[in-house]
Amino acid sequence: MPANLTPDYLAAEERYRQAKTPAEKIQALKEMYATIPKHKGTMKLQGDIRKRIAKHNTELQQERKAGKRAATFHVEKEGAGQVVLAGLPNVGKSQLVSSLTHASPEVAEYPFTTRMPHPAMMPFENIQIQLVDLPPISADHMAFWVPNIIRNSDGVLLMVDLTADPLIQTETSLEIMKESKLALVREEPEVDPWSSVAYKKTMIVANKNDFDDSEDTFHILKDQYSASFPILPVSAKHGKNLEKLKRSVYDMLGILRVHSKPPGKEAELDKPFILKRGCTLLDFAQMVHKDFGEKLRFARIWGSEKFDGQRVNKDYVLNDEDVIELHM
Ligand SMILES: Nc1nc2c(ncn2[C@@H]2O[C@H](COP(=O)(O)OP(=O)(O)O)[C@@H](O)[C@H]2O)c(=O)[nH]1
Ligand SMILES: [Mg+2]
Repeated sequence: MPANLTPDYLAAEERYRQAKTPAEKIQALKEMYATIPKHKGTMKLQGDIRKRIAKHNTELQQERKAGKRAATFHVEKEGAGQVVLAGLPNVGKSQLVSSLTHASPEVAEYPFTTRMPHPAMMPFENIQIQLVDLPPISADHMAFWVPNIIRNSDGVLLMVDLTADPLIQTETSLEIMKESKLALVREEPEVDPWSSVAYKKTMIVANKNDFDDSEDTFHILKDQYSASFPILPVSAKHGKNLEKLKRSVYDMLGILRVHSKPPGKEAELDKPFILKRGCTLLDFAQMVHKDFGEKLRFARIWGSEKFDGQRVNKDYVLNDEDVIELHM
């Protein structure tokens, strides 16, 4: 141990020993370095302290990188589609998720209660659709990962509150999204893949339609925005129009359900295949089994638009809830 180490140095060294995080360790080492008597006898010790500072700095960098990764959320898609809830604080996003699913996100009278994305499954007839409750969109304190989650979703419910001015809320929300290069639209247009703007299919949900004058407020919103978006008034809290909303969310996804029926047996109606609208019998056969596309000769269909057991070919365009018996 080199001579002449000051009490300040020894105190800093003790803090270093007690330090738990790289940041605390670096701080203590810097104090040790500052208070060490600078002479030939302490040269080796000075070098050693510098080395330790460098080492803890590397640790600190790695910790920061990992922290950033952890704070960037990605919501794994589940079910027939993923729809996110976007809106200003307190419009009732969490209340709606809680009313439509079995999840219980925190609902509160104060803003910014929801800080992380909360996925939850909404049952709709014989399928499940994923809803993602998001922190509020806001000009000054929106979490940086919120636009990204919206960008990756299959659709957006833009929520506004009918007890406040819904025009300002809609305009503000659309403006903030635009700044994040997100264009909320009724129908997604064909865009070139290099476009920096992402178009997202959106529907406006006008919440808190349970007050006396909320009907008038709703009409003001409708007059202004019904040309641009589908709009549905609901009360998340009192369950008004929620069945209609579920159907609209399903329609928004542009999907359909098809049931496979083995010849001579009953179809299993609770496990439909999910395809995009416009898909054909051939698409369905390939989905059931990769060889079926080539082997398929025809199919028999049970569904709303056909008489039972009608024979159809590969180019038949599927309908929602068709029951299909493939013949090879
Ligand atoms: N009257 C009424 N209040 C609601 C409705 N939905 C939500 N709220 C209330 O609005 C406040 C904010 O709701 P919350 O779901 O936390 O909003 P979020 O910030 O958008 O997630 C809470 O006090 C809710 O009880 C509704 O349909 N009607
Ligand atoms: Mg919330």
